[in-house]
Amino acid sequence: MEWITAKEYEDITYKKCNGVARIAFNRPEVRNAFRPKTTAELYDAFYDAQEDTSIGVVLLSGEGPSPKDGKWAFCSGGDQKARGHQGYVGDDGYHRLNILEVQRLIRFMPKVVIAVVPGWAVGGGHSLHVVCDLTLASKEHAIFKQTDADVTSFDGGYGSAYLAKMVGQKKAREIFFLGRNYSAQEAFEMGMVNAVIPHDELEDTAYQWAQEILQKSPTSIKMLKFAMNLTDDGMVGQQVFAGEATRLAYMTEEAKEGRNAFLEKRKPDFSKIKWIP
Ligand code: 1HA
Repeated sequence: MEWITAKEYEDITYKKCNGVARIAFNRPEVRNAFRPKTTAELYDAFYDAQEDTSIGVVLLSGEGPSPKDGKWAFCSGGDQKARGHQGYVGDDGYHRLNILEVQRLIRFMPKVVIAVVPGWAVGGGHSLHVVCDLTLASKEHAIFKQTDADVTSFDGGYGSAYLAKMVGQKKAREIFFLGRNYSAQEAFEMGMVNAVIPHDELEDTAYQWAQEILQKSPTSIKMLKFAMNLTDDGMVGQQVFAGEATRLAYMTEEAKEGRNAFLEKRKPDFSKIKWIP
């Protein structure tokens, strides 16, 4: 496989190869913590992947290991050095919590997003793996940990409530209330990791999973993702799913007649359309 850099950024890397996009945190010296610049770059890259019709799967990972101590990280959440009194402070001086916008893009994009976890997944980094469609974790180095309650933060959306749907209420409360370390195998047994992969094979395996998904029907994959989201996403989930149902309806002869009749300033003739049970 030959990854080609799609765009140069400061805090992340962004590459593409054969229908797969790979976005990775690139601040290994701080365990891939995110600051506002990081989240703005993430949003930009995810949006590009969403709009690129050749891309069907996005891998989200962390570059590494750390040049300081050789340890691996997926992401350690918000950069506590960039944290002000209302959020995380960017170069413009504004306080932001815009990782939540990145979460929503991952959640609502009509493509599969796989968290590829080579090391620490902590705090807001843990929440990001939760919101991804699938998670693959390094057998030797992945560690899952929720530190929100250590630093007076709380992801009260997907990071916690959706996690509870995934691993059960008791386990989710344990993860947040005690903030312990969990290995890839423990996370797998809880149901928040799809597969535990030897570290050296993690990237290749993620690429293979992506290629398998790319053999499937794009419409099926998109509708299945949105259907599985729907029950947890309320009216927005309904809107996203129903929007795609509208697109499918637009493709029918019936829809063409409705549109043409309007443009031709005549009454639509739906008489040839069957009321199929
Ligand atoms: O919950 C939210 C949000 C909720 C709602 C809306 C928006 C949200 C946005 C963000 C978040 C959060 O992410 S809150 C949680 C923030 N993250 C943390 O509390 C994790 C902090 N880090 C750690 O607990 C540990 O560093 C670690 C378990 C990830 C790794 O431990 P380890 O292997 O012992 O490494 P350590 O020595 O601690 O860290 C290596 C270097 O990375 C240190 O820097 P150095 O002393 O070498 O200069 C360390 O300070 C730095 N580092 C690690 N994590 C962060 C960090 N620097 C800034 N921010 C970090 N998150």
